[in-house]
Amino acid sequence: MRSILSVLLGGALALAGAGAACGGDDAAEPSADAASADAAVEAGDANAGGHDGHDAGRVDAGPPPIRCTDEELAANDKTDGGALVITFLNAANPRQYENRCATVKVGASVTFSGGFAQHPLQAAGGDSPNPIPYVAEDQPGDELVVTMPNAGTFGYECEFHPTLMFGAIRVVP
Ligand SMILES: [Cu+2]
Repeated sequence: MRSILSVLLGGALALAGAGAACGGDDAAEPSADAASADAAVEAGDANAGGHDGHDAGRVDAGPPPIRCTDEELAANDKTDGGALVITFLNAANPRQYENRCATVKVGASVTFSGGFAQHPLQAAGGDSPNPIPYVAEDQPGDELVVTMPNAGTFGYECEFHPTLMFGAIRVVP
């Protein structure tokens, strides 16, 4: 029960943070997330009024930008089919994802491994649709496998620690 409450609270805080970000630089703000993509889109639309003019080209929904450089994405090259496993802590304290920036081929399976109740995973910017789901409950074996069906660059972050835990996956044909 506690974890459910904390997830709900986290969601409310994230929405509040996204509202505060409107009109300013939203690079470090938590994105407006909710349990469903529809809700996230609605929240983003509600915030979009203040910066429609200079946000063209960014996915609408108020997400922060992808915080991996092209060099970082290219440096961790898994396009040869090597497994990409992105790890994070089970414990509550935040620590940056390992293997947080990487490049894979279309169709690759990416494994996120860690405690999702303590560090809910959510999409964060990049191309749309972002195949990285919102997952706030611990997974069997602490592993979630996400298949990347389309080319693009897809950001993700921890809902609770978005300024400390973030990354992106570039998917190439
Ligand atoms: Cu976290």
